[in-house]
Amino acid sequence: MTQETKYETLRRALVEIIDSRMAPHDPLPSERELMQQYGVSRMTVRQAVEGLVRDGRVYRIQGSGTFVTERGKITKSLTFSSFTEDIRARRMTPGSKLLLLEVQPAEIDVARDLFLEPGSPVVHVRRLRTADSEPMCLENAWVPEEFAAALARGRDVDSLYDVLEAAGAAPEHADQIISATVVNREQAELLGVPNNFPALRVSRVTHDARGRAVERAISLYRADRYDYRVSIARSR
Ligand code: 16G
Repeated sequence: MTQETKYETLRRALVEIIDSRMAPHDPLPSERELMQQYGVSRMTVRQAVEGLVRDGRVYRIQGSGTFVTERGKITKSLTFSSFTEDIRARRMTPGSKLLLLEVQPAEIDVARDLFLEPGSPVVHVRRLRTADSEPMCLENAWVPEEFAAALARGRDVDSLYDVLEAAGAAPEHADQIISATVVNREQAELLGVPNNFPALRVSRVTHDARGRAVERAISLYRADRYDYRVSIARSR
C-alpha cells in the first residue's frame, strides 16, 4: 500500500471539515492557521487548497480569501488537451520545432506556479508548433528539473505531455488565463506573420493527478489560425 502524502492527508482533512462543519461561503482557515494546525509547509497548504479549488469545493476571491462553494454549483471548465491533440482533432498533422531546451534558474512567477523556490533549476522548452507544416503557435514551457533527462531523450520534444506522461506525471488539470496581444518582431518572424499581428496568449499552469504542478506555459497562437471553445453552464 502506498503511503499517503502530506498533501493528500491535508486535502482529505479539509474535505472532511468542509462536509461536517462548514456552510456554503464560510471562509477556510488562513494558510498560516492550516500550517500550524497540521504541521505542514506553506507549499503543502497551497497545493491542497489548489486541489480543492480545482474540484470546485472552494472558490477564491482575490484579496479576500478562500470560501466554501455552494453545493450543486456547476464548475465551468475548458476542455483539457495538448497541442498535438488539438491539431489532430482538426484533422491536421501536428509538428514541433525545438528552439530551446535548457535548464535555467526559475524566475519568481515560474517558481511560484511550480511550487518551487525562486532560482531553483527548471527546464525551459521553447517550441514553434505547426499544423500541416504551417506555423501556428509559439510555446514557452517551464517544467521541474526532474524531467530534464526524459525531455532530452525525447528528441525534438514532439509532445511534451507524452514525455510527462511516460515519466509518471500525466497532465490532468490546468488553470488558464487567455488574453489578446500582438506579436513582436522576433515572434512575427517565427510565426510567419507581419510585425504586430494579433495573437491569442494563453498562460497555463498544469497539474498532474497528485496535484503536482508539472508545467507553466505561455502559448502564443496566431489569431487567424486558432480559436478557443468554451463550454459554460449557468450556475444557480
Ligand atoms: C498546449 C498547452 C501547452 C502544452 C502543450 C503540450 C494550451 C494553451 N497550452 O499547447 O501548455 O505545453 O499543449 O502539447 O493549451 P504537446 O503534448 O503536443 O507538446
